[in-house]
Amino acid sequence: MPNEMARSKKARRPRRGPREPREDPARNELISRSLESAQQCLLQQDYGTAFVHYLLVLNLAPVLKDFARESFRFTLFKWADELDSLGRIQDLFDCYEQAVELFPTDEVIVNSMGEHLFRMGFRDEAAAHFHKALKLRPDFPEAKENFYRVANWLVERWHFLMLNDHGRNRKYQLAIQRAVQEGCSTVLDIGTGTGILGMCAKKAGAREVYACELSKTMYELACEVVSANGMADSIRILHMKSLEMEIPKDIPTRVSLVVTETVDAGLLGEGIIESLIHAWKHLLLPPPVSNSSQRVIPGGATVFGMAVECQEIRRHHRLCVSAVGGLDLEAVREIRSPVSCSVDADESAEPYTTERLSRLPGGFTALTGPCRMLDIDFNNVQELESLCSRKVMRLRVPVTQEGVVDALAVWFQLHLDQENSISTGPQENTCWEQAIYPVQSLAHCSVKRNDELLLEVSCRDAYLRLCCVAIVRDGQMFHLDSMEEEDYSTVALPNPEVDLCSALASLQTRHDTVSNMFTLECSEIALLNNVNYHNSFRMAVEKLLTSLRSSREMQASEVSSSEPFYMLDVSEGFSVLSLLTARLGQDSGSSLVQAYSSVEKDQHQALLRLLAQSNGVEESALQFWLSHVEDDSAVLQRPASEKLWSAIVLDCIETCGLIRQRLMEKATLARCLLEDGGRIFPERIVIHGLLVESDTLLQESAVQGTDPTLGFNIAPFINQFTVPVHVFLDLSTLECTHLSDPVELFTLDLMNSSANYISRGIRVRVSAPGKVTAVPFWYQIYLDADLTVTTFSQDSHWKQAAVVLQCPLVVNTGDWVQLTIQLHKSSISITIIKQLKALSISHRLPSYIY
Ligand code: 44T
Repeated sequence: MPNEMARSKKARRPRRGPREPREDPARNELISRSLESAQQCLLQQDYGTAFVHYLLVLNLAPVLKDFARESFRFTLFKWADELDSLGRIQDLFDCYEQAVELFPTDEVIVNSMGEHLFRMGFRDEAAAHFHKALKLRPDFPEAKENFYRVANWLVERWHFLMLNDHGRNRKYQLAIQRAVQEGCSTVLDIGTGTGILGMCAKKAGAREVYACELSKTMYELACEVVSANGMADSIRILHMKSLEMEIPKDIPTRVSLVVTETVDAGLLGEGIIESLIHAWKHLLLPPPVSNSSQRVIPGGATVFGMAVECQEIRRHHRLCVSAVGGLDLEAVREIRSPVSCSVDADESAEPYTTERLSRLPGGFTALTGPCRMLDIDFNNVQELESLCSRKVMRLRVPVTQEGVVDALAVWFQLHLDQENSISTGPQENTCWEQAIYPVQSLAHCSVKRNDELLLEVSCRDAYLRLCCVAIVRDGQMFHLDSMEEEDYSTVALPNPEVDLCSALASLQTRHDTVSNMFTLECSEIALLNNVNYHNSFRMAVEKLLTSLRSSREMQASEVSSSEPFYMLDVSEGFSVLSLLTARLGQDSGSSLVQAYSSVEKDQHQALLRLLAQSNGVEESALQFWLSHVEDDSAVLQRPASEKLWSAIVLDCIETCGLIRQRLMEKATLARCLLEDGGRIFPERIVIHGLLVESDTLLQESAVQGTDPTLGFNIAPFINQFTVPVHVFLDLSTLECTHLSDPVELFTLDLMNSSANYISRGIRVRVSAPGKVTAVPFWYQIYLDADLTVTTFSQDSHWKQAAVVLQCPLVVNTGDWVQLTIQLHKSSISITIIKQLKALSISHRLPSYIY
């Protein structure tokens, strides 16, 4: 849409050259009358008309721009909000286009246009606006926050890891050099990213180099990088998916070599099979006669897998507990995560997640040896096509260690050419994660030594599918069938091979009978498995109910004792806290609790209803609060006129480790709706952090070092997308050295927001020598004054976050450093300086609050 607008705008308003201002009384009269009208309309809140008047005034009299800037912005924003709520999106962007034309360097307008684009889903365009606003004013906090929010999506963090992986870069370079030297003179780089492989080909002497890139941001970045390296004229970069490329429209002739690294942790998830089939059919010359040379780098891959037991994976993909916070969960055992590869899985379900096995909290146990699952030759188009034909391969893998199969972990070796290969295995010290295929069987899938696992391997919808279908033990086969109530369904196997196949055939047909299966996000399952969290919450609510009851008794009025306690849970995603409270009310008899949940999804509501029923909670005691309302002020309302809430549960921390946006505004709203003695849960959040040295965090944040990457100048361009806060961190397994004890960084008081600081300074004593590269942080959530839950614990569904410092700080044991922590809206920034020895006297002062 933005492109379309740009075009129509040019057609509508041809530019005129600058003119000498004229002294024209009629014109001056028009300007001053229009200005007056604009102001009048503003007073009457007729923003549309005011906007038109301002446009006229400022186009006629640019000298008034400075004078009218503030009012113009105000009018624009008000009018844009109106247009937005009316759904007049094209008009909205037209207004912004006009505003930007008048004020091309106004960072506030540019940023605000970005926000509208972002809300409409134009992420790339939004990011470009935030980026521009930041360039106009580098310390503009709104634009910074917005840019950081989109930077992760635009340029994913693994780009940094890959560019920092010298081994990988070098091997690709060697393979490309060899192919070019052997005669491949025309090269296509599919999914060029920063342009690195294309530049390698050019440097190696390729005559013509083409590159394509799907993502607009990466395409623009590649163009910048290639120009900066003096290759703008010799590498042609196309912003398109390779599958859309045609000859001669996009490239003049077929090429003699394709180079690509469009592989994800599960090898095929970026669509490499389809891209290469297309390339072989439409973009590549026929296979070379000589056997030793190839047309595709990488030439092939070998996929490995092994079964693992891992508590951390299990608690994210299946229900592991039978009760939480006094609620019996037996009725909902059939909860599974959306990551599924089973026959009955939804086609859109991703079959795997990714993890670095070496960084899993609590570790893992290998139950089988690494086993070769699949060999793929990227230079053989027939083989690639047969892979796609949904052929299912079966494998039997011997169990080497007793345990519970929680997942199959997968990695691969990428054979760049005969001499150079890259492994993404768990033992290697590379940037790669492994693909994790969780076992979705209902029963605990226990295996013993000498059992065999029966696996199915196939390629479906651009994914490698890997499914553990049965266990073979003492000549018998035990299906891992999610439909069976018992642990296994057994089949006698006089002739194992024949029976295996018929048993498998029967498995394939079962999927239509699946019912009553609930899907929750991995983090929602982990939360439901968190016994400690729910028990703490139950205790906090119990305390609150007791205190409210006793204050009602003291008032001793007829009305108040029969009145229910109203409780509202506005957690994002699935939550049983409302039900837990309703159940508590029922247990204690006297005054009932009327609980409201704001869960919106039908499945979530069905799950809560089922749980209510199985826990004997009356249907009327749990209700769904204003389903499908968009804005907070509508969600946070009184339970009924003249009534107020006894408790409101706010969901404060995102799974990624950041404070939820607009938390404090929500808390302020919620406070106004509480009855006397009512509470917000939690009442307070204390942010803790510590100083660390972590090379890993640096590697994931920016291209490191001053040396050019393979001789190319790439770092300064991609590093523009560096963000200072790293999310989804697992601090317990992060390779790092602790340079201080944990300290309290900040307190957010949800019951009294005036007590919150925007900026706070603290002094931290260094406990070990090193280089401070990051300040990881997490939260202590105070449900009330005594009961707390931490987001940094083994059973937490929350991850941690870290502020990564732009300039590491060298410190010694005993040094004091000064941290300045700032909270702007809900985003944290931290600056750090070393305290000079001369000032060390100040360490006697307490930490202070600005
Ligand atoms: N990440 C691995 C996956 N593309 C690498 O737009 C390893 C993840 C990873 N362009 C941690 C560590 C690691 N035509 O920019 C992307 C993408 C583009 C295409 C044109 C096509 N057919 C495609 C397909 C993809 O290629 C670029 C690279 S994809 C590599 C994915 C470090 N977490």
